[in-house]
Amino acid sequence: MTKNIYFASDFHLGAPNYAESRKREQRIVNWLNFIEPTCGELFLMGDVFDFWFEYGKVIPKGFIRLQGKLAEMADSGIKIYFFKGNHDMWVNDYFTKELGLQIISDELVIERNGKKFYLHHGDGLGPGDAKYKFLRKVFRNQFCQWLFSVLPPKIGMFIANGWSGTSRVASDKKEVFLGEEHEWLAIYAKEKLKEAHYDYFIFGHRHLPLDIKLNANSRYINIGEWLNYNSYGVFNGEEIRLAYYTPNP
Ligand SMILES: [Mn+2]
Repeated sequence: MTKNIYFASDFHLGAPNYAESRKREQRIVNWLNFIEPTCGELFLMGDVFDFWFEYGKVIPKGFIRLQGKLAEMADSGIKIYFFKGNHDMWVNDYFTKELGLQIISDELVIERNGKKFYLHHGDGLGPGDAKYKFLRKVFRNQFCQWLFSVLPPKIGMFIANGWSGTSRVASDKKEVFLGEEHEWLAIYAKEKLKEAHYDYFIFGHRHLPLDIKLNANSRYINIGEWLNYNSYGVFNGEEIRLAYYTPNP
């Protein structure tokens, strides 16, 4: 491995309003410019958008600088993966066709330089959250997606904006660490370790950067979010670490 692998998620572009989102988008593009020379692969691990829906040949307005930057990176040979998050699981083929991204629907297990990674946005895993687990089935159901798609975009986007207005990002509440035994993604990872060995579990969704030792050889890294932390994961071939992007003042 001559280049690094980068992991980031939960940009929630579009939230909480246009101006804030545009500033964040610029920060993300600046970060992409910063990592590009050392980036071999980029994993965008969900909730890049606070809401995304594709209507046949129609896509939501905005986010064009990020899309342009990702297209440029992909064209230059950087492999980019786009995980479906709970806010943007309705991606269809636009990002693949237009930007060359690979869409990942659920978990992805990869091996790089002898290290095994378990990657997932993190939604719907671990104990609890029965309400969301049910909703996730509805949201991911083909027929329900078709029903939503035949609504005029004006109505569909109105519903979506109302719903995304109730999300954690809109409420501006900072997440707090629950303690290792209560962190549900750590619980999930420990269960997975009973089946097989993984060196690293990498999740987003939690909106809190975490680096938890699960056993002598395994760690759970949560890559945080970009409203408060500008956090990301970087793997240099030997080890993974959490890092924080500090934009130039
Ligand atoms: Mn999120």
